[in-house]
Amino acid sequence: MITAEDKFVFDLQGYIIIKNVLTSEEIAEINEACDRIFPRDYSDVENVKETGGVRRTGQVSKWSPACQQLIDHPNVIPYLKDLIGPTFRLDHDYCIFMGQGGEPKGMLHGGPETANGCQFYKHHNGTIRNGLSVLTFFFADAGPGDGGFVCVPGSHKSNFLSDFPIDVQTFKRFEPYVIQPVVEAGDALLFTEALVHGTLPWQAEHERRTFLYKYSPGHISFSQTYYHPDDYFELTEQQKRILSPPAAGGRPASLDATESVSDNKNVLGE
Ligand SMILES: O=C(O)CCC(=O)C(=O)O
Repeated sequence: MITAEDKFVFDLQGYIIIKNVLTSEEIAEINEACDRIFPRDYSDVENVKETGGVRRTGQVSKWSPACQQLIDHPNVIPYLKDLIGPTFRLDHDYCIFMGQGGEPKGMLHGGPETANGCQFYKHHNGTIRNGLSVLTFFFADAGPGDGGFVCVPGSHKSNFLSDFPIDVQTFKRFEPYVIQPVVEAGDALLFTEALVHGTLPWQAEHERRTFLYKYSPGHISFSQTYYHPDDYFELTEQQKRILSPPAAGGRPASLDATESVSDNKNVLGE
């Protein structure tokens, strides 16, 4: 269960920081997999020129058992169930690693009712529901001014998205309503893609290390491709349900302990 304060904070901001999700052992295990499978070499000038100091690659969830465990980590599943819904599914996942000075290409993006309707924020009778939502796991601190993930708190409920100035969206002008949440290694941050967000250049000496696991309600897919169970290390039945392709009719609840959602219940699963 998430707390009433968690719901208040998520509704207010469009994101929530979940503290101390991972132990130092889990962080070390995942960092070891990152070094082995996706090694960095920022001293190699050609490599940095090519990547711009920003390295991304997909399907990190299959890198190791510890990475696989993040699919349904017990410290985050109550947030996924209560904020996305009982049939939540993993839509796609990738990492973002950045060296000092790493320059991302994108601009601020997202917003309510975008991406053909798959990015949304709704609430009804005290129940919150989101479309595509991002669970970012941090394997290195992001201190004040370090850069990386930034967002416009509250913009998931904006009624004036088309008036959002392009120079702020493209980071040519900085306004205090764009903020960089401060997090520590082991924390996770859950945000709805209905929130306006983006990436600032990375300023810290240490590498930015994040995994982004993106979840959707069970009947929605943002990604054009789906997961293959054979790519993983003996998935549990629960993980198989979370990785399964989208469907509405008859889709079972994602979590083992949750009662199935029948087609006759309302869309919030109530
Ligand atoms: O974590 C970040 O740097 C931002 C990720 C992002 O832009 C996204 O999830 O769409």
